[in-house]
Amino acid sequence: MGNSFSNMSAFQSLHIVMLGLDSAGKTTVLYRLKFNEFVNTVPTIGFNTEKIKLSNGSAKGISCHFWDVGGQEKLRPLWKSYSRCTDGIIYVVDSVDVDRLEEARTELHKVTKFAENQGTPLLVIANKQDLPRSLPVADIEKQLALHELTPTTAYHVQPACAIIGEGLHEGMDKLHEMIVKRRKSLKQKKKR
Ligand SMILES: Nc1nc2c(ncn2[C@@H]2O[C@H](COP(=O)(O)OP(=O)(O)OP(=O)(O)O)[C@@H](O)[C@H]2O)c(=O)[nH]1
Ligand SMILES: [Mg+2]
Repeated sequence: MGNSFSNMSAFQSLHIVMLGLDSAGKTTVLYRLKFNEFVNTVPTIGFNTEKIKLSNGSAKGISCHFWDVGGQEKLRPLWKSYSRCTDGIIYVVDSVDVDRLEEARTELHKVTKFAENQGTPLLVIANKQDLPRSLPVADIEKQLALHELTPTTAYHVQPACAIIGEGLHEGMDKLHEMIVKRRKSLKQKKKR
């Protein structure tokens, strides 16, 4: 039957974890992608999970199994087990919450340093770009010190507004591209 890398259905079903501080907009992103409409959320105590077939962009038709884990401080110890060996990590940031960007950076770097997450592609969603004082992506990238991540971590920073869905499909396209590239290079390494 071949291994998982040569199996097309395994190739097309992606396991994605969504992390980020509380109130960053993770659950809003999840339901925007699932229902293509705004869903009012409450703080996540635990996690939400949804299987979603992407409906737009170059990753259209790709099935993803999303895990959206609560971002409150008491829930962050859960992030380690939920992010283990996923195909991709989405890290949602509130672009207006400047006071907590340092905290967001510390938590993100912790996650990318776990042994099981080495090389897992990272999509940073710079969310709430609709708000007047939102920081531009270049500043978010700098404040999160993304250039200090391990060189094996491919990443992309996507400006977005989860309320109307702007930027989400572009972000998923980039994440999908990074995942495909990583799978190809892992497959080549295996052959050698
Ligand atoms: N203006 C604006 N508000 C947003 C956006 N995305 C989410 N929100 C709001 O931000 C608040 C928090 O959103 P959630 O999706 O519940 O945040 P979360 O990251 O899931 O939070 P936890 O579950 O506590 O970890 C809600 O009031 C959302 O409506 C956005 O792009 N723009
Ligand atoms: Mg939530």
